[in-house]
Amino acid sequence: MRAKFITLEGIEGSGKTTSIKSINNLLEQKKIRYINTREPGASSMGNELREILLNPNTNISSEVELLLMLADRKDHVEKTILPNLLNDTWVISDRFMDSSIAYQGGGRQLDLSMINSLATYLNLPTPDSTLLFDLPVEIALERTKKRGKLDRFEKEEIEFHNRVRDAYLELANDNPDRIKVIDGTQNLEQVQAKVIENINQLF
Ligand code: Z5A
Repeated sequence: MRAKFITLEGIEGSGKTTSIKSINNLLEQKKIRYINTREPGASSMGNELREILLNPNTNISSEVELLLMLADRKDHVEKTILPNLLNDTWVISDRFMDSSIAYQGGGRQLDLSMINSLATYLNLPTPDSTLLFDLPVEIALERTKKRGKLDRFEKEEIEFHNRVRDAYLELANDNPDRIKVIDGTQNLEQVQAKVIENINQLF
């Protein structure tokens, strides 16, 4: 079987990162080689971009924010995603292109056709499967607040996060075969069971 490219998406605090462990366990049981990666910040250059992008003191326009996200992504695809897929290794990425559509398109309200044109120009791979963790913004932000210091995105007003959530749901509606919505309000066991059910469908 060809190695799969799986992405995890959702508003912050939706439970994406927590779910990676369940996917890893399943792949290990099946003796499948995989890597975990993330955006922004998969490479050393990506980490520098991540510092800039998440720092609450960074003052950049929405367009610059989008271009930095895309620069990080192109480098991620070239150095990590494609080489691993070609080497028969599954790639599990915490965020990918849908994040730019949801955050820079939905949240920042940049023109979606411009974002899609840039993505087409960059010739990015399409994930085999995307799990979208969905829950009301208030619940998700309550979870992230417990971590203490808020980053540049977490500091945005609630309307921003609601626009991000709506953009994600629209993406899921437009791509029902690829994007599977997981109800993030469920308890951890229920969420993990849904994650496993969805990943099992790839076999
Ligand atoms: N961004 C962008 O704007 N454009 C782009 O193109 C890309 C990214 C690629 C990256 O932040 C930021 O960059 C992100 C969007 C923007 N915005 N923010 N902030 P990040 O990588 O630092 O953070 P994140 O991706 O948003 O992840 P997160 O905040 O760590 O959230 P999460 O991974 O979805 O959730 P979690 O860490 O798994 O869970 C959060 C907490 O909830 C944790 O304490 C868990 O124990 C708890 N949890 C999880 N599931 C449950 C359930 N089911 N019940 C109860 N509690 C739970």
